[in-house]
Amino acid sequence: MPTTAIAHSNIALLKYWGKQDGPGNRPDTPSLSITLGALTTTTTVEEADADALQLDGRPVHDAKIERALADWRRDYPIGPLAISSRNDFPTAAGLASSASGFAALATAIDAHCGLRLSDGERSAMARRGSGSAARSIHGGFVALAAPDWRGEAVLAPDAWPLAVVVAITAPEPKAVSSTVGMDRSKATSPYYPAWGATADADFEAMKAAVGQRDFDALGELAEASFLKMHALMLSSRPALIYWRGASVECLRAIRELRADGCRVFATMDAGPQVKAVCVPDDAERVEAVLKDIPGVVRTLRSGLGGGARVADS
Ligand code: 2P0
Repeated sequence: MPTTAIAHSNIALLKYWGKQDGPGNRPDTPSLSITLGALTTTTTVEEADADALQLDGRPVHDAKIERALADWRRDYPIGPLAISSRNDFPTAAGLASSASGFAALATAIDAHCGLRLSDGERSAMARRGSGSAARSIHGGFVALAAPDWRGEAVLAPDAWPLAVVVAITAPEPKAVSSTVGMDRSKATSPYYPAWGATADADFEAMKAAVGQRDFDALGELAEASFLKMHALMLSSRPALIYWRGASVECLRAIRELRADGCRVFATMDAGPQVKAVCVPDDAERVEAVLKDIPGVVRTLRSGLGGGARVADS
């Protein structure tokens, strides 16, 4: 019998960018994310004679998934598997498809192979595939921090419902993967030491803002975090320039909306999409403005979602 699991993508409001040396795929700095209910990966696993992978219906080889399977098999009894995975959003374009993908895969394998992992162990398993996947094990607001580097639920999705409008400016996969980009920034950006030195204070401040449901403080910290991360990217050699012209126009529009009373702030990841986080009552207005910006191909809207789970049969 095949086993199917579902996981949602997440976006970090406090970013990490850079990994520790050594095994385990641990970030250098803490992060804090929201899980997006409308961006979903559905993954089915089933016994097979040899590993086989289908992404969005097409047979593929994926070095990252093959590496993760080899790594997991050192610790867990996982036989050869046919894996079939579907995203209902563009893959590898800065919408954290690896987060939902590895969270769904770890959850499906845990159930299918009877590993009986705790949430924390499953989060660590997902992290070994992709760092941000550790957070998609949980819903709502999720922290990923030392010493365990396992996703930890900070606030349930219905405790502080926020909305996210994603402005897609380029749906194709990015030219430089996060893994490669992070290593490059750590090795070459002169700002990397300052990034590390300020991370813990930023993390504590953001956890406090979430605890107090302080939207203005959350937005201020989130915008500072993504801009600081893009400063690392821009100062890497060769530079990592993920933005498009339309990305900058979206950021400008979000500032104007805020000046006009909208409760909204921006964040971006390793891609050209702009994510506007807002209170649900302002989502329609934010989406109407962003979708009319030249270069915005389409918009997506999401509320906060739950953690990774096995699908009902
Ligand atoms: C984050 N990102 O905190 C940061 C901000 C993107 C920008 O973690 O190398 O695909 O697979 O562990 O999880 C995206 O990187 O990286 C990421 P790998 P991942 O969400």
